[in-house]
Amino acid sequence: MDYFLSEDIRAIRELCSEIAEKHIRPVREELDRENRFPHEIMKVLADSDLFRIYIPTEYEGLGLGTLSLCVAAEELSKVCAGVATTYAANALGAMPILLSGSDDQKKRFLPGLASGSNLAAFGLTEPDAGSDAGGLRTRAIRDGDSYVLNGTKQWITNGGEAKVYTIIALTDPDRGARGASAFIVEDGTPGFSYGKKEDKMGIRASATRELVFEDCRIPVENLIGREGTGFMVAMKTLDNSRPGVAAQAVGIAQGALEEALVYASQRKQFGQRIDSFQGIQFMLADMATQVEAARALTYSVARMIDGGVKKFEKEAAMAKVFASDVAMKVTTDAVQIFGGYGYMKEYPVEKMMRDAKITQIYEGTNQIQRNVIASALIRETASREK
Ligand code: COS
Repeated sequence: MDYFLSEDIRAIRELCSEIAEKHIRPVREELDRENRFPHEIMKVLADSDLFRIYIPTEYEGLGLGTLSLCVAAEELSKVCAGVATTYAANALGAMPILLSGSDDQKKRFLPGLASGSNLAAFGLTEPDAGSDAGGLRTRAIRDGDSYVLNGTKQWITNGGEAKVYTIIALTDPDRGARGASAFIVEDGTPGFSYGKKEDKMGIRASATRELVFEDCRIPVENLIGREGTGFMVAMKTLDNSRPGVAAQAVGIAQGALEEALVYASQRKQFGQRIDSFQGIQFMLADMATQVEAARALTYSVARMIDGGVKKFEKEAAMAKVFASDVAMKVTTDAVQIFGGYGYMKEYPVEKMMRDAKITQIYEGTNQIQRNVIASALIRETASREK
């Protein structure tokens, strides 16, 4: 389907595809097996200016917006979603600064993220605050010209690898979510350390670690926005980043579909190619249709954001829930088409199925996405009836 992408975005797609074929495909199985962070691939992406694409031009970016990031994430995910997660989580980490940071904070932190010399990470989740993001316990107490942070963040993508962390912590615990604030914490700040690296089912090339704050003192200049706006910053960050997860899911699903098509054209049973059987043909047709629908929804939301629409939480959640459910279904069907071979690690589709699962969980489970969609529908209906 032709999405009439701009010349710049088509060039990004081609560049990502070339990098994925040349630098990622040959090592993806090894990265997955060894749970290894792809430093060398991040360097290639940085040298190719791909960390600049979504950052505004005033801060040494290319200002190409959400759609460019979605297309890049999709293209990398076709080949390895673990590498794509590492890349895209950088935008998630940068998002609170992009959306709510001061000009000074943008000048201090965005150029380093644009060049790729620094990676970013977003710290919201805690051991007891997952879907219930308002149930945070990490504290930030003002002390003169500093805030002192104490608490633990869990499952933080790029944890231990990033230099810049955007952290949500409570400045006024009596006010719950309304007492949360957003901060920037730099790697190497005394009192900030990392817990164990997680051993995950999928996206194993990405690093996921705990962040530990023990009397970690940061300057007041590192408060993003005003005290008490941290939960809103987090929610807006997620609204903006969920289309990227949707794009990642589209990429995983497209990758699995392409593998299944090639395999079905080569595998013979009962003396015929298996793609001559209607049972397989119908599966392939449904897979392709679902992937295209997920892509259309994802690009539409990205275009809404780039077009300046202010409220898109419902549509962002719709893209994320739909595309990730498609990724799970399509990768499962790809494994089915490969049959016994699909279940073996020698073939790429079992990794794709493992990688797809996280897209239904992170940046808000799909149950939370449905809550967001339903709340918006009910609110919209109530305001129409007034
Ligand atoms: N944009 C701006 N403001 C928002 C918002 C959004 N998308 N969503 C909620 N808010 C505001 C609300 O308007 C409300 O403001 P007021 O205090 O002024 O009324 C405030 O935030 C609290 O909202 P709400 O009462 O809806 O919060 P809940 O605690 O019920 O939580 C959900 C809402 C479940 C949607 C939220 O906790 C969530 O998104 N959870 C999932 C978290 C997640 O995605 N985690 C993944 C890990 S991070 S990678």
